[in-house]
Amino acid sequence: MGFFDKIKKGLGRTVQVLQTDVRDLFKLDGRPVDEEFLNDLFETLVRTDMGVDAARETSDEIKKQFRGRVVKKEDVLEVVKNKLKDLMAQDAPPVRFAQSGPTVILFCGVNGCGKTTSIAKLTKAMIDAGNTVVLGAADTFRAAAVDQLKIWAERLGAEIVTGPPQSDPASVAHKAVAKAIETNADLCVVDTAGRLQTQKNLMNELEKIKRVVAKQIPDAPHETFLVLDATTGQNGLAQAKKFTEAVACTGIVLSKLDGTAKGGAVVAIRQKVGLPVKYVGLGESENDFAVFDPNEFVDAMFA
Ligand SMILES: Nc1nc2c(ncn2[C@@H]2O[C@H](COP(=O)(O)OP(=O)(O)OP(=O)(O)O)[C@@H](O)[C@H]2O)c(=O)[nH]1
Ligand SMILES: [Mg+2]
Repeated sequence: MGFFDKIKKGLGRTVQVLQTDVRDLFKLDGRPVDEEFLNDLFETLVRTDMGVDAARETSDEIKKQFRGRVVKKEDVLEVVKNKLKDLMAQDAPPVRFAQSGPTVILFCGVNGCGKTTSIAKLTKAMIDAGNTVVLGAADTFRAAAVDQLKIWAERLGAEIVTGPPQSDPASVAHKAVAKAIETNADLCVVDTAGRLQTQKNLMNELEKIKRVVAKQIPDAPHETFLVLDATTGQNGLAQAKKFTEAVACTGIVLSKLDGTAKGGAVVAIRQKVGLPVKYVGLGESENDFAVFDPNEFVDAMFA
């Protein structure tokens, strides 16, 4: 399945709701772009969870271009799509690879947001592209967390480095990066325990991991990915902002887009959090994953 089809399938619930709303919007033939139309359009956009600001800017754009005219659905949607693409535009590769030596990627986020599963998906994509991957099981909090990553490592053909239960996550990360250097691996991906942005000691723990690996490889971690659960909607937004204030993240992996009718939340995230969205999770299997491309995303939403 190509990216477009994957996204479209994953976004199924969002696409469905949006299609019904858009159909209703144009139910009446020859409907002019008046205040009522603009309000209806605004509400349709808000229902995707893109946020009031983005919905307002988009309906303002329609007003500017079409006010008082009788319009075709295709013309309106074209302008809506272009506006959303503008609002989401970002300029960052999915992964900033190391100049030389292993690329280190640290994953963090709140409990259950999809870190470990996203790591498995990224690992799969990287191995498929011909890379070797060392996983660091730095979630030493729960024994089950290590087992979960071990199973993935075995299934995907990645190395894994673990530590004793309750041991210092930074020391596991250190061991994993050392292993990646020693074996000439292309990537070292470090899993961490779920935590809340308000748990200061746990946020400091992430800082410590970053400091430790930076001593092993200058510029490491090359990426610090914050995993956000798309089904948490506007709540997730506030969380993401606080999280990245506490520990600087370089990008977002948006998981569980398949479980929400509010896929428009990506627009709000792009606008409000100020981090690029690197990948999206579209299901529970290792293949339900895609590099995020704003243009294709918007096209899939309105397809
Ligand atoms: N539908 C769907 N489910 C997902 C996706 N990503 C993760 N999940 C599910 O969400 C649940 C939690 O995923 P994990 O990857 O274990 O989350 P985590 O952040 O590592 O959790 P902790 O380590 O406990 O903090 C699992 O049941 C996953 O299968 C996704 O993109 N779509
Ligand atoms: Mg986990």
